[in-house]
Amino acid sequence: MFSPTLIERLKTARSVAVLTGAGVSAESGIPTFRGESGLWKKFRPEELANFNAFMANPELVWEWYNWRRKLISEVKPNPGHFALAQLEQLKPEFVLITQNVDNLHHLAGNEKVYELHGNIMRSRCVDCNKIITNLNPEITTKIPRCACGGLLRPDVVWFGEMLPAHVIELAFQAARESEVFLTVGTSAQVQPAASLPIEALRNGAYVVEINFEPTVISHVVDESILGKSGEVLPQLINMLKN
Ligand code: BV8
Ligand code: ZN
Repeated sequence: MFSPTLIERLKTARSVAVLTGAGVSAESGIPTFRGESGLWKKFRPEELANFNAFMANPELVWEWYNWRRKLISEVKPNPGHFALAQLEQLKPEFVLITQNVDNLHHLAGNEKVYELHGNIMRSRCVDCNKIITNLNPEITTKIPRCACGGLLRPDVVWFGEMLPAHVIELAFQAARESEVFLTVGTSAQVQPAASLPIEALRNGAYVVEINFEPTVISHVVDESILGKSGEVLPQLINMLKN
């Protein structure tokens, strides 16, 4: 499954960067976005994951995010998450860049995590930008409000919204400086995240895709390994340790 080049490059690399998407959390029971039972099959992103839709109907958007919060609060990290936490321990310069808002990389033990699209368990005031982390879904009124009276929104990045500038800058820097770059469980269709593997490739990293099915970047990366991240990543780490 793993080429001698990958093993050699990963064994000798000091700096490793990993980009993850919804696929890495699929084996934990969280639906992906574009897969067969993907979220976008049932819900329309333009209706739920953008600011104007929120201001037009905050109750509907909160209903959806509370449904996802409840689902996420009931699942655990899977062996794919834990393998990436081990990889962080093995590599002096390791960065995990995620599009996921589910907090599972943190729960699995990763520390150096760049959350490109925010975190669903946090809330932010649209007026004073105050961040609230412990908004209890049980007592939450249909439309939670900040102490300043402002509307609270999930602290995630919606379509058409800029990503947090310092996080995206750090992510592109990590991609440029990586000797090995892994892109795991992402269809690589959402920008600017999908440009990170290309940035790494342009700067000489050995770029490897681990995904359940081919993606739009499978033909440009150095190696594309088709499989479930919860099975492939633990094998890769075992290979590294031997
Ligand atoms: C922005 C948070 C500047 C919210 C998310 C036209 C061209 C290019 C770009 C654009 C364009 N029009 C608009 C844009 C910009 C837009 C964009 O890229 N749109 C796409 C759809 C064309 N980007 C933005 O709006 C970004 N902001 O650009 O600001 C700007 C400002 C104004 C105007 C223009 C530009 C903000 C993007 C962030 C949006 N927020 N999430 C929430 O979660 O509720 S995006 C969300 O969807 C996720 O975070 C993730 O990023 C994306 C889903 O992608 P994946 O994670 O890859 O999931 P997917 O289901 O697609 O794929 C899963 C893969 O896993 C599959 O391939 C499957 O085979 C595989 N898999 C499944 N199971 C497993 C597995 N693999 C391994 N193991 C398994 N077990
Ligand atoms: Zn406020």
